[in-house]
Amino acid sequence: MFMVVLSLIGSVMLASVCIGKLPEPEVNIEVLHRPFICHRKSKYGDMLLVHHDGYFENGTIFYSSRRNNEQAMWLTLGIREVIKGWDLGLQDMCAGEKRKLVIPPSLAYGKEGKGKIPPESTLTFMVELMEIRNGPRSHESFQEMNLNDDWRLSKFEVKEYVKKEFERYGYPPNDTLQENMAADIFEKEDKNKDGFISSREFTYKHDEL
Ligand SMILES: *[C@@H]1O[C@H](CO)[C@@H](O)[C@H](O)[C@H]1NC(C)=O
Ligand SMILES: *[C@@H]1O[C@H](CO)[C@@H](O)[C@H](O)[C@H]1NC(C)=O
Ligand SMILES: [Ca+2]
Ligand SMILES: [Ca+2]
Repeated sequence: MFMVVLSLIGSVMLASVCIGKLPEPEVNIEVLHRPFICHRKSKYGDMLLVHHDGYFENGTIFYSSRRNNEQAMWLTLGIREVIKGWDLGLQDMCAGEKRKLVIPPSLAYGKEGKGKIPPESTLTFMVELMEIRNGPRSHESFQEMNLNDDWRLSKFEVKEYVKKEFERYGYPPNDTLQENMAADIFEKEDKNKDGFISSREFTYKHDEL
């Protein structure tokens, strides 16, 4: 009897090991150009300025920031402001670097798709990183953001910070976008949902990020 139970447990464990080994979806990263001079590489929490072109699997282009003559886009890396595949694929990148990212649906727009993107689309992006700035996760930023002496950030303080960042980098003010960015930061950082981001919540690096 004991042996039967043991072998049962054994096969259950074996089954879970096999399930655990299913391949994780990955972003395929190809570096197309790496600049000679690289002062720093992008990491989670940094703000990145990027130009990008997006392609469907059949090679049709569905978005091009340059062709549309649009401005490059600022994003904060690692806070799901963009698709997961970007958060993963834009790490350790130098300013001036160009990459080709091939992103499976589960790390892009998944089963639902979005707008022009049909469900279950594998997407290819040509991305050029124009500039890297300290994002709101660094310790200096925390001190800068905390306008009073209470060592926690209120919604007002986060919004003011985002607004200042826009001014500093010469970007046209955009209330909606700034509001969204502040809300995003709050959503991710205020872990205990008490309406404030403590210095601990702020600097702690979450596994999923
Ligand atoms: C390529 O794929 C996209 C998305 O599935 C589709 O909208 C488009 O019509 C396709 N283009 C060609 C030339 O097949
Ligand atoms: C402001 O940002 C929102 C959200 O990203 C965007 O839809 C809108 O076009 C922007 N407005 C201007 C004036 O740039
Ligand atoms: Ca404060
Ligand atoms: Ca909190």
